[in-house]
Amino acid sequence: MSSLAPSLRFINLPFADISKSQANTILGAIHFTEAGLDSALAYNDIPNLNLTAKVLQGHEMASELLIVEDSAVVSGRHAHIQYRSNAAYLFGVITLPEFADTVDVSGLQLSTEQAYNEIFELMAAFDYPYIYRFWNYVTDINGVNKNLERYWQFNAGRKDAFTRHAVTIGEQYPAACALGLSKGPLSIAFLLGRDTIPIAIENPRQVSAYEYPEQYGPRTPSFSRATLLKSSDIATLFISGTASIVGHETYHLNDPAAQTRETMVNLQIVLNQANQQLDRPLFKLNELFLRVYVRNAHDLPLIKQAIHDHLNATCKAIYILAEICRQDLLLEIEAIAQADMSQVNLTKADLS
Ligand code: 3EB
Repeated sequence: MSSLAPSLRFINLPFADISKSQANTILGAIHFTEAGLDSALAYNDIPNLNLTAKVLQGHEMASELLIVEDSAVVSGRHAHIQYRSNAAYLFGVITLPEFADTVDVSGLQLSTEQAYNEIFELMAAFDYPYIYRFWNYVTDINGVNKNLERYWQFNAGRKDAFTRHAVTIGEQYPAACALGLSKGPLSIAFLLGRDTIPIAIENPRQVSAYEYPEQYGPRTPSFSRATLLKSSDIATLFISGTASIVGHETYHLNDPAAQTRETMVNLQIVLNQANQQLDRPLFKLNELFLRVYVRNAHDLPLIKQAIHDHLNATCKAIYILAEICRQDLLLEIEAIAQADMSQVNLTKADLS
């Protein structure tokens, strides 16, 4: 068993502490900072998603870097997308100002549909047929205009683009998150792949988001609970934004600690589902690096305490102030997990 896909690693830094010598190994990056991106990062055509959001806990900046071992990366632009790729992966960012509303359709919906159309066109043109992860950021995500919540408008634009490109992309619902920020254009990052077929993971305790009933908007959200990439040496799990939802309903209104505990249960179940696909419990909740989006800064102590109590360990987490796409959700947690698959091969060899 071998895989040609070169490995992809992830580094989370509280500060953007990147030297120029490392720049060729960075496929792309997502940065959260209230003040704007440090110019030191804006070199070598790295696609940076620069998000205006406060990092809670005293740090000024939080960055997630996608690292490739081989430095044979190509950088470029395609329509409004800035991307970097190697043979196996393409990471891209697209930011679009919101278009003006038309009589029928909101500007946010139109911008979202255009952004996703451009991404799907790039997939076909550059021959990266698989989508692993989307990161979505929208201003005022809980706002309402034209009688529709802005998150629902975003969902409509995204869903229409998925439907339009169904022939090329198939029935793929990748892992995703969708958060509200106080300012900035519509901002989307994405990771595509060429070789490894992604396995979509759902949570049996939750209705799949793409099957939510109509009370959550006229078009359903296009994402799965996680995407699993399995190769011979390493397994990677992109865990979507996960919240206190059971079935399709928000649980524990106005109770940040209880919402946190419910979210941890959902994260554990997503990990269990992925571990079933690997035949071994390789992904462990207390080994994850968590990105926690917090709606109200004053809930931070309760949320942190609930996470620490649940994990019963010193966990690694970063806390970002952001709006969650449902008004009643007080937090959302996402993570990327990686596990060494060589243990699995050893065990299987031992058994045979
Ligand atoms: C949920 O489970 C909470 O629209 O892309 C989580 C992750 C959520 C991704 C998205 C929304 C999205 O419905 C919200």
